[in-house]
Amino acid sequence: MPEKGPILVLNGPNLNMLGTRQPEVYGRETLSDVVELCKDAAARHGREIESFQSNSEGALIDRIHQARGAVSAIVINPGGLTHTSVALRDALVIPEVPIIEVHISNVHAREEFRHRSFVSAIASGVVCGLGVYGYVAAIERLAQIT
Ligand code: DHK
Repeated sequence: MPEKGPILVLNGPNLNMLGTRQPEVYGRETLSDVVELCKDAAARHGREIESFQSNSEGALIDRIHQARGAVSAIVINPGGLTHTSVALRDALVIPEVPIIEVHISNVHAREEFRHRSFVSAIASGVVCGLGVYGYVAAIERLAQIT
């Protein structure tokens, strides 16, 4: 894992629809806005990001495998896979880098099925309910510790 290498920003299913998808829950910023925010936050620390979004669990897992040895840290909003995917969690330990799990909404104030995460136990940190600022907070932290 490279020192001061790229930080990988991963977004799971339906996050390509940010901006138009339930704006009362997820806000009006688009996924491109989120990527720009992450780029700017990383640049303030002299770091770069790589970004990937997919609606497919397999594509996300393949991207995580490629990250081994190639990135220093991972920010992930797994979308609905947070609450369902053992396979995604298993993949996330493979790169052996710090991970921060981000949710735009406060999942604990929503339906009960959103209260459980398969990812949290293998994450260095979890951010939820801070809107898209959660991604910035995650980048700031990962730039400090990697
Ligand atoms: C995004 C999703 O797509 C949901 O499935 C999660 C998360 C919450 C978010 O708040 O960013 O339950």
